Amino acid sequence: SKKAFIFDLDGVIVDTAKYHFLAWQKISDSLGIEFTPEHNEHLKGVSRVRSLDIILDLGKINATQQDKDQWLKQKNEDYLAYIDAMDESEILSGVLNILQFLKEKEQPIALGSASKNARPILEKVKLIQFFDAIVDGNDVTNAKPDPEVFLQCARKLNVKPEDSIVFEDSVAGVQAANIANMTSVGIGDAKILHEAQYCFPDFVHIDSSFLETLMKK
Ligand code: B16
Ligand code: MG
Repeated sequence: SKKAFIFDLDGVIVDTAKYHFLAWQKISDSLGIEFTPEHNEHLKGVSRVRSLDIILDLGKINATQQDKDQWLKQKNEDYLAYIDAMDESEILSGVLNILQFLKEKEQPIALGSASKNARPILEKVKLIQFFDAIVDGNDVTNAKPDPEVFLQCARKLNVKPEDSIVFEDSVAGVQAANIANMTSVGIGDAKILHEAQYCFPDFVHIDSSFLETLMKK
């Protein structure tokens, strides 16, 4: 039977976290806030607006909405300059094989991301044609761990949540998949993603027999 295969973007398909980091670092430097790669870990899967609030909290800075809007605009412009330089070489290992396999098996595929820049990124790395549905930061009101983004994906693909499989690298994303009553597959450290039903360090470790088992469930 047909299952919905839903992919997160950042940390699953491409590593855009490094570009988010560089763009946020420029803002935090200009404000005299120390912002480390460790801090950046906590911004994964978190919306742009919420990310800025977390950074301002780090520096104990109270800002006006006008200032915040300016920094958000600046951050996104810098981030987009990095995105503009992306190409297919940035697709994470094993991702292309999995997408090709699922296409051959005629399984519906969706993207479920918090990013408002998901479409241009998928175009840059030339993967957009694999996706039957895209739900991103422009479509949802409630951030992960709220299941809204993944439920919208399943609805668009006309597949029941319990017949949907989510690939996620963030704790909040795994929780969102579980709350949605979907099969959660963590991509990353199994200790961090212990709430996921399955976990793999990357897509290279996912073989076709595992995917076929999911399809038969
Ligand atoms: P944007 P995902 C998330 O993508 C990132 O993990 C997170 O760090 C970022 O703040 C968020 O997208 C919003 O991105 O500024 O492009 O709208 O992991 O949900 O694919
Ligand atoms: Mg992610």
